Amino acid sequence: MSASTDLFARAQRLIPGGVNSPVRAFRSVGGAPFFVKSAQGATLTTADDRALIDFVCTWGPAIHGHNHPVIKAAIAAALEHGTSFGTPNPYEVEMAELIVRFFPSIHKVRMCNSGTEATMSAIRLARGFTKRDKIIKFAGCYHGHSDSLLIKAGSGALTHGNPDSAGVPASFARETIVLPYNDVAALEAAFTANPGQIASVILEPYCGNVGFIMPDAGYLQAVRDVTARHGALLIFDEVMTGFRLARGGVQELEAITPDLTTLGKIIGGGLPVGAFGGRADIMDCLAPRGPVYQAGTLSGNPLAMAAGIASLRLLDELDPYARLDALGARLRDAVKSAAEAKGLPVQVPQRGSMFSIFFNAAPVRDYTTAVQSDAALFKRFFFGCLNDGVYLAPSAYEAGFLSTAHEGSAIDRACEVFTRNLQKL
Ligand code: KE4
Repeated sequence: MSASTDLFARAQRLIPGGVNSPVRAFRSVGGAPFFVKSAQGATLTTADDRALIDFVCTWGPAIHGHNHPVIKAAIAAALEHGTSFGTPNPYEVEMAELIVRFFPSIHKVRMCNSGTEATMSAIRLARGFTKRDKIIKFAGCYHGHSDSLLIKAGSGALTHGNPDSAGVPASFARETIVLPYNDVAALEAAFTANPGQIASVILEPYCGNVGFIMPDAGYLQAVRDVTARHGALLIFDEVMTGFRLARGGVQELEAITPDLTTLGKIIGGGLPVGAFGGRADIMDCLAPRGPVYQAGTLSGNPLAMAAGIASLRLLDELDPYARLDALGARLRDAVKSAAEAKGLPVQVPQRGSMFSIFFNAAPVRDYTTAVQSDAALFKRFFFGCLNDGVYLAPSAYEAGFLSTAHEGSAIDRACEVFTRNLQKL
């Protein structure tokens, strides 16, 4: 029996589904997950000592590759002084100053421990600030697993959603409206149907949880205009895209100013983290200064802050975004040319270090078109690449991530593997 098989058998006895986060269970592609015992640069090493070139990058944080020496040293130095104080600490102040410097829309910021906490808190803050209860999200956008956001489109798309998970009360779902992404008319209609009731619109400005989907030209500005006109707060969920696509995230690329922004992943350098921030008049509604409560035992944890500060400082020093975009374009072109040679319809949306491979003849611009992709073909491609030592996200509906560690032999090898496995389909 392989080490991963043995570990998975043990894990399934004690951990639901054998995993601590569902997407890791390989349910979307089938088979059993491998276990990883170490990671370095662009490579994961499994419990069976297999080396895999990693295009998941722990779902986004590892923009410098795994176990970067500068981040490792920062954690070690912080560790000398303790792991958690439960009091304000200097690291939190430096992290706040870095975030505010890179995100001009963020005048004040609150640290927490996950992207879920960040979006859950931002929604509560928007409701407290506007004194309105309804929120709008978009099909295909994922914002973590808080009750108000585990909602799928309801029958009355302009009225309310339905729970997307057991355990979410219908009363919660009634306050969330789910609309199609890239559809301005649907957004306008929802505000018309719910005058004065919508506290906030939350979206991934570039979607990374339904595969990688970018907005139509002008869409984000239209969302900004509609929310401003109706007095609803615009929340950019940049947990995945913040510091990933630019130091200032998508809002820097698209020159859009949201009212609130949520962050995570990269700002923790691989340790547990989340953050939300925005206009000072909104953020000052948070306890202890204002009436909206939000808290966390390990919020601003010194080790996570030290790791995140090192990661952000590296991004500031290296400014690797052009290099990452060149890597992404190389991968995109290799996949597209191999698929064309084979007569395989593929879409390969890519911007910077994020990409997706959809087996689909039509451009993928929203949830509906994404799920029309050939998931069976993706599974065959996924396992072909895995068998050749390249690990893509174990789902046809996740984004792929590159790091600066992918430069050189890793990207060369990956392009060969992608090409060979497209030819075999
Ligand atoms: P966490 O609670 O998992 O730290 O963050 C939730 C979240 C919020 N917003 C966006 C845009 C996100 O992408 C995420 C989490 N992303 C998934 C990847 N699809 C995390 C992987 C997982 O669930 O294990």
